[in-house]
Amino acid sequence: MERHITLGEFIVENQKDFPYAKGELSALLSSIRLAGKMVNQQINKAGLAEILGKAGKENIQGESQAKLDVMANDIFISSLRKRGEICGLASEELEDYLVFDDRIHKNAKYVVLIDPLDGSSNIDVGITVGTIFSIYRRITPEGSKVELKDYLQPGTKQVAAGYLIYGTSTILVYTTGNGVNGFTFDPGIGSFFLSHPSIKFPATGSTYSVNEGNYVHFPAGIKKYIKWVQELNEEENRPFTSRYTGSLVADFHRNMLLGGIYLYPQGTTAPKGKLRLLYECNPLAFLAEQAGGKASDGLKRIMELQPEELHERVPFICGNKEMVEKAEEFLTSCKS
Ligand code: P6P
Repeated sequence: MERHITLGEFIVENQKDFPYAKGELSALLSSIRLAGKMVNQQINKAGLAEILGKAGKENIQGESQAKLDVMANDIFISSLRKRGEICGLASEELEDYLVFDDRIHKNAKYVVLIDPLDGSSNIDVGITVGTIFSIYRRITPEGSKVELKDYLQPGTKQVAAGYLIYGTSTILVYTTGNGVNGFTFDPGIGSFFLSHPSIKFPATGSTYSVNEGNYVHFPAGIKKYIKWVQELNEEENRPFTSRYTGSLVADFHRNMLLGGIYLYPQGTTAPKGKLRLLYECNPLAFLAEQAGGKASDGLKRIMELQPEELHERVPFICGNKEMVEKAEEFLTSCKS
């Protein structure tokens, strides 16, 4: 039986997808693959080892850090740094960006932004979590020290983005701007195999993912959209199904494969929403668009937003193109 191609073989076969890169981007993806295997191993042990629960530290978000958050952050930083392809890294878990300015790294071309373990509060209750990453070419000249402007680039400048989902299986999904492909980890062999080639959103979707507990805080347009999806309309396949796991990567992955929309709108308690533009919304927006979907803040294309701060939050509506456009329609009609 013909086996599936491995991630490593796929990267080599698609080397042409990394413009101007002489293997650096390939090496970067390989280090993400390695770190993903290591985090996966720790997560699978979490139920048994002492790494359950909180590390006692707080991250930049003021959230108590689960020990696996800290461990995942360390694993990705050390794995990415060892390959010498990046001159710096920014992480949800770190207040400031890292500068790698030794002889090898300061000549590197790329920076990485990462949410090392999104949804980590779900770990202790056995719910799927994920890693989200975004890769840019630096703006500052090679050989100089990386600066904040290297990280504050609009999502349209991403050279690659993806996520690892640690669920019933561990899957690495990424894009370099030439479509979206998913690779499932086979722990028995220790390799990722191409399992989801050329992922595209289905033509239509009928699942919506939103924390309805925040309904009272939502803008009028989102409230109307939620009431609309719950109305009976058999022709339009409504009411839609509600699926919200509290884990962005899990909801995004399911919606991209089966059709659906994820919403984390702004609200009175979260004036700009909760999700982070640079290492949550932009990478998922890149994937969504490459898979034929759409990602906006309700008014503007996520990937065209000009970041002002490393950890800035934005409202996030992402999924099937026509579902996102319907939500935008309700928001716009309530604006006027
Ligand atoms: P809420 C996890 O903290 C996260 O960043 C996403 O993974 C998830 O979709 C969202 O926040 C859940 O937030 O406010 O609904 O609990």
